[in-house]
This record gives sequence, structure tokens and C-alpha cells, in this order.
Amino acid sequence: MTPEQRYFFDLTGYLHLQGVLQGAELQAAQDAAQRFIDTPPEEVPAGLEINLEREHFNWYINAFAFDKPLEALTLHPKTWPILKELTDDRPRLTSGNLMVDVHGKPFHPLHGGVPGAPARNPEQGRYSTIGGKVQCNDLVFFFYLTDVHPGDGGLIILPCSHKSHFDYPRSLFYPDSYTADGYNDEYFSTEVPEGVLNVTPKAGDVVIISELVTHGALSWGPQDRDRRFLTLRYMQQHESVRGGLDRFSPEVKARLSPETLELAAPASFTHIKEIVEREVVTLS
Ligand SMILES: O=C(O)CCC(=O)C(=O)O
Ligand SMILES: [Fe+2]
Repeated sequence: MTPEQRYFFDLTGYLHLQGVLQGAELQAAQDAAQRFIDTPPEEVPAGLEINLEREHFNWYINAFAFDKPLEALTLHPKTWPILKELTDDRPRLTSGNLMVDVHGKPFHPLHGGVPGAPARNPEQGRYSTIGGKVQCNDLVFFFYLTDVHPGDGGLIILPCSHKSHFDYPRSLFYPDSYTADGYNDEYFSTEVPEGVLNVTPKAGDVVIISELVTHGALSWGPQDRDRRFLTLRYMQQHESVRGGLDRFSPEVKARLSPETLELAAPASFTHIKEIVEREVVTLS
């Protein structure tokens, strides 16, 4: 990580990397995503799933395992050094879904945030710095496959909220986006009140957040374009219980390269994965 990236991520809880994927590499990832989207339900590979009923997005579960151009993003050479640093050289992939946000899906209310005092437990997300390095045990890397223009909607963040000392009051922003029972799926908004940041990545950009930064998504405005991004979640490798001892089914694992399997494996804190010793990891 550059000093600028380290400072910005520590300060705000997010990082917007521009042009991570370009040219043929971007095209290959976009084409693979399109092939998954176009797959008839009966032909979806075992272990993968298309769920168009779930709220807020169309979900393409385990899309990272659909084809190698998507799987390769889990270890992309431009994000790999950042992932290694943010996990203190103990990275573990815990999920990789393609999300497609279309016009008509409801607002995705602000969520995440630092766990409040009554809920604090050792398994919850943590963010700190030790020895000049960030220690973050819950990270999300959003690999964008389509453009987002200002005014379209999409990802919103409360910058710096990963360091908040208080619970996020749901009455502060978009108060009607929650009901007493949880998310209000009748709620739509494209407003960006002061204090909220709408991030507008282009295809090929990557947005990294700490899961502890409060975030959500505005309703998607355009009717002729969707918002597609591969959501790669990483934890520290020793977060095995919270991360699930085995996050991927045998069918999904059978599709993965050895390098990705090692990335997805839980391990003790003292273990250093062989892939971590490498500056660049290519899938074999
Ligand atoms: O729609 C977005 O950009 C945010 C999605 C989100 O909150 C998540 O994947 O955790
Ligand atoms: Fe989220």
C-alpha cells in the first residue's frame, strides 16, 4: 500500500482504486459475468445459484467460481498487496457473489458499523492499527464491472464511521429505510444528505471497505443500465468460527484452482500461507 492509500483507508474506512481492470482483462470478467447471468436456471453449475427473488439486488451466488476470469480477481495483482497488508498477511476469502442492482430494487439501508457496547464480543469485527499497520478482520472488495455515473445511485458510505464510538442512530439518515422489523423494502431514495458519500466507480474500479464502515446503497436510477459488481469478502484466516469453518461446498471447491483453495482456507494465526510469500499469484 502506498502511504497515501494507507492514510486514506485508515482515515475514512474505504479506498477507491481506479482502473484496476483494463482492456482484455476487464472484458473477460464482464463476459464471464454475462455468461453467468444468461445461464438458464437448470444449467447453473452445482454449488452456484441465481437468486432473483432476494431483496435489494439480483444475486449470483458464488459467481467467483463460475469462470477463471472472475476467480482470478480474488488474487488480483493490484489488490493482492493491499489485501495482504490489511489482513496482516493472513487473508482468507469467505465469499464471492456477483450482485446486480437494477431499477426498481429497493434502497439498501445503511448498515455495518462498529458493534455497540452491549453486543461487543471477541468474534465481532475489529479495526485497529498495530506497528503502523492496519489490522482489519472484516473486509469487502467490490470489483465493478459496469460504470456508475454521478446521480445514478449505488454505494453510499459514512466515511470514518469504522472508528465511531457510538451506535449508528437509524434516525440520522434515511429514517424511514428501517421498520421495527428491519429493512423497509418499500423505501426508495436517491438523496445524498450531508455527511453521506455516494461512491461512483467506473467499470474496472475496485472499492475496498472495512465492513465496520457504515454503508448501504441508494436506489438505482437508470432503467437502461444496471450496476454489476463482484463482492469479495475477506477475513483474517484465524477468524475461522465467525467466517464458517468451511464456506464453500465441495462442488464449488472442485471448480477452484489450488491457489484460490489456499486463499479460502482457514488457518491458525501463526501459519503463513504459501501464496502469501508470493508477490504475484497466478491461478494454475
Ligand atoms: O450495493 C452496494 O454497493 C453495497 C452492498 C453491500 O452492502 C454489501 O455487499 O455488503
Ligand atoms: Fe454491506
